[in-house]
Amino acid sequence: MQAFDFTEEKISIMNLSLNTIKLKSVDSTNNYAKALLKSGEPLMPYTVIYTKEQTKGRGRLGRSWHSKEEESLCMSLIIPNIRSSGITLLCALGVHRALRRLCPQKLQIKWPNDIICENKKLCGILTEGVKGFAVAGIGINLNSTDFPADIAHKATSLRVLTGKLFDGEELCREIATSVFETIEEYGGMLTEDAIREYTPLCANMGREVTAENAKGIATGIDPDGSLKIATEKGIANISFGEVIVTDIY
Ligand code: BTX
Repeated sequence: MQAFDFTEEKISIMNLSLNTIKLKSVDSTNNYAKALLKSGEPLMPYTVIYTKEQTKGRGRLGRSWHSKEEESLCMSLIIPNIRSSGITLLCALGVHRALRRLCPQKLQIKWPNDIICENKKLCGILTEGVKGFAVAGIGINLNSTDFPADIAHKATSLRVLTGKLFDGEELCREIATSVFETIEEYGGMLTEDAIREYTPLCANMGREVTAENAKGIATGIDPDGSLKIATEKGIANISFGEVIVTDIY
């Protein structure tokens, strides 16, 4: 692997021993993680890629993700032994658990895995599969007080919400620990208990939503992570693509 400006840190928090690969700058931490997996280099468990600056961040469905040095947290977790497509929802749960400790406002999850507050996006998660692993890329708006014009109406940050400044590296450890712990707790599966934790946090529930081929009221989550929508023709299960929630960006 090309080492940009690279340090490696091994620390133990709770029962987890995180292996953090820290980069000064990279196009995308997800690209870096995927290249690492494809290179076949042996990987420590609980590997996290962290960068100070991300120059070409990616969102879902080919979209881009905005970030700025000192203002954003960009990181990717490498999760082995993927046993369920619900893993992406478990990642959102882990991030939600960590962020809600920092923020007095109510945080919600917009299916499948945006973290939103006051109907604006605080965090986006991009989960991609490589060779039986998942790469969960997490982008959090930390210290931004203004955003590019095209996202200003739909983005918020921890600074805007709390008035405080946040340290990316410190938060990276907390988020990574929380996500890996959540995955361990549920054995990597979206169990009934996991769904019970996720559902009340999900901003889609009980609201009118529009997916590519279905429109109706979001009523629940299936064990495969799909969103159940009650439509005029019956229940539709949406497992990928964009789901628009009326009144949320
Ligand atoms: P998404 O496709 O749900 O969100 C992307 C959309 O959100 C964009 O089209 C834009 O409208 C809006 N947007 C872009 N940047 C921001 C932002 N900073 N805050 C709020 N809204 C924004 C979400 O995709 C998944 C994003 C994952 C980003 C991480 S960062 C580390 C890792 N590396 C990488 O390349 N991606 C992930």
